[in-house]
Amino acid sequence: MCSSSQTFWPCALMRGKKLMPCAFLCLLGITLMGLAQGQHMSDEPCSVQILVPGLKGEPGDKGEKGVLGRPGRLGPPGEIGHPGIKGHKGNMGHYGKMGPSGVKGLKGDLGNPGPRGLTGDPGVSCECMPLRKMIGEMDNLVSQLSNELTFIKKAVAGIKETDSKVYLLVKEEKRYADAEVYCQGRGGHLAMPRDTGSNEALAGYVAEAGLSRVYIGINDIDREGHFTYADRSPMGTFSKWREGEPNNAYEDEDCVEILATGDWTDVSCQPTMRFVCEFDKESV
Ligand SMILES: [Ca+2]
Ligand SMILES: [Ca+2]
Repeated sequence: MCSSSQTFWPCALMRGKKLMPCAFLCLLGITLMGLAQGQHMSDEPCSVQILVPGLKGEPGDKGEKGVLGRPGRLGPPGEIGHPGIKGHKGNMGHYGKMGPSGVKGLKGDLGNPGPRGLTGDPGVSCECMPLRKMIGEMDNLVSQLSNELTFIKKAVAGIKETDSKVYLLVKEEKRYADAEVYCQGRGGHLAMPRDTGSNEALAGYVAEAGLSRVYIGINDIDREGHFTYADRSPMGTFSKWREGEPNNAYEDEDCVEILATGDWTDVSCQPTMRFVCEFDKESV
């Protein structure tokens, strides 16, 4: 029973596997079949229905092309290739852009003296001295103009003038003596107000410049209490002393300042202060 040609189908599935399950299933199949058909089991113990595969059918029609499958996984990296053969030397390329300037080099050694030149033609005698003198005078004039220009630039609030005088308020602070030297160096003196008109012109000049006081050319340096103008001319009848002045405070006040109000006071000659120079119009 259960020969190879009459294999009960579950046994066929189990062929080549384990023996015991096959025998068991065969016996179970015989028993079930016998019970179902009421036949004798002794004559055809394996008369089970044999399942035989049918004939192979005709090949079907070729199916339609399927959709494109998903890309496969990334493959392993390939092996490193062998080095290629060295190529031929290429043509010369274009010239590149000009680079930046280099650092200045060191000064070279002095060269050898060149050969002596040919003797020139004899010169023509000329009157050089007058020309040199003229050039010297021009140099002096340029220097003088330059000094005058510097002086004018230091003037504050422009020029103040009366009928006969020109006043310049200098934008520098100096002691009295230095201020007088400064004015004398330009052909003048510290301002010497000799009447109400010139005194008011000076006072207005000081006020317009935003100052409160400046040195003017009056002092009693030579003789205490005896005031004179900077050019040593005597005082006239005109004066503009502020009340209580001159008082020669601390016995050290021999110079004079004019206030923006036009009043005069005697003060020490040592402090530096701005000042006004006076020039005669005729000499300007
Ligand atoms: Ca005095
Ligand atoms: Ca005083």
